[in-house]
Amino acid sequence: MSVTPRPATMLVLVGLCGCWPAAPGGIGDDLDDSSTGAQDSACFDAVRNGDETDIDCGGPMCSGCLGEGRCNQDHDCGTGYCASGRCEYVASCRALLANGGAQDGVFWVDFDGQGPRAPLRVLCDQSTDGGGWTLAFKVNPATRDDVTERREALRDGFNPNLLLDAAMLPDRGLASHGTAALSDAVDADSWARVTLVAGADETQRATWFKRIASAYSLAQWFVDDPEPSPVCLQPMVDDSCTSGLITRVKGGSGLTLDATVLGGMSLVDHGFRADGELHLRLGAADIEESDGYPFASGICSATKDYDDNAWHDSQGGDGHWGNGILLWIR
Ligand SMILES: [Ca+2]
Ligand SMILES: [Ca+2]
Ligand SMILES: [Ca+2]
Repeated sequence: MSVTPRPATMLVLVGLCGCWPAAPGGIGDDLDDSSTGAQDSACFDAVRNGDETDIDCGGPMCSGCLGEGRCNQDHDCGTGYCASGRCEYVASCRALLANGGAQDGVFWVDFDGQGPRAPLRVLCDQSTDGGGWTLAFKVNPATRDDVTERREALRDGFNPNLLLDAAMLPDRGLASHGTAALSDAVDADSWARVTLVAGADETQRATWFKRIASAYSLAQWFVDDPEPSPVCLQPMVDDSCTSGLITRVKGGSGLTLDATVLGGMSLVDHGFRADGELHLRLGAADIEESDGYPFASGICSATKDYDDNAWHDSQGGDGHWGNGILLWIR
C-alpha cells in the first residue's frame, strides 16, 4: 500500500447524507446459528472412536475439542491451540497467532482467561495485514431505515452470531460482541481495522487502521469517545496518520444533523472525491425522521455521485449512502 503524507484534518462535516429511504415491515435482531455442518454420527455417540482425539471431538471428522480436551495437533481443538496433548483457550486471535495459529476461521477464545467471562466464538483473520484480527463489530449495508439499532451496540453487544463470518448481509443491521467481552484483549499495542464495503458493490473496499486509545475509549466509540487516536493507512503510526474520534456529533459548524462521525476516515485518503468523513446516523427515538422511522446504520461515504459514482453506493439513489463496515481489533 502506498502511503502519502496528509495534513492533520479538523472534523470537516459538510454534505452529510440526508436521504433515507423508508420501507414497511420490521426485521428481527437475532438469527439462529445454523453453522453446524454435517458430521459423522460417530461424533455424537458419546464414545471416543475413529480418529477422535477425545470423546466426540478432534480428528478430521468431528468438531474441535474445547478446553482440556485431548488433542494431537491444533486442528483437533475448537480453541485452535493444542498444548502438551490438551486443548487450551487463548485470549484472542492475536494470542492465537502468537501461539502458531495461522489459520483463518472461527475459534473459541477466552478474553479474560481464568476470569469469569465465558469463552466466545470469534472469527479470526490471521492472513491479512499481519493477522491476529478478531472481528468485533459489523455494520451491514442498508437500503432501508426501519431497522431499530442502538448507538451503544458496540459497547453492549448485538447480534454476535452475525460475526462468525465476514459476509455483508443487507439490512441485517449491526452486529457486535460487545466491548465488555473484548476489553481484556485491548492493550497499549491494540489497533482496530475498519474496512468500508461499498453499499452497491461488495468487492469495492477501503481500509483504515485506528489505534485503540484504551478499553474505555473503545467502549465509547460510536457514542461519546473522549480520546482521539491515530487513524492511519497501515497498522503503524507514520506520516499517513491523522487523528480522530469515532463519536456522535450534534450540531456545530455546518452541521444540522445528528451523526456519528468516523473521524479521520475520508475516502479522499483512497483517491475518491468526497465532501467529508465517513459517518452514520444510528437509529434512536430522539433523531426519528419525519417518515416515522429512526435512521438505519448504513455508512455515508460523503462521495455523492462525484466522478460518476466512482464509489459505488447508490442504494438510496443518492450516491453516498448504505455502505457497510467490518471492524476488527487486535
Ligand atoms: Ca464418538
Ligand atoms: Ca474466562
Ligand atoms: Ca458514491
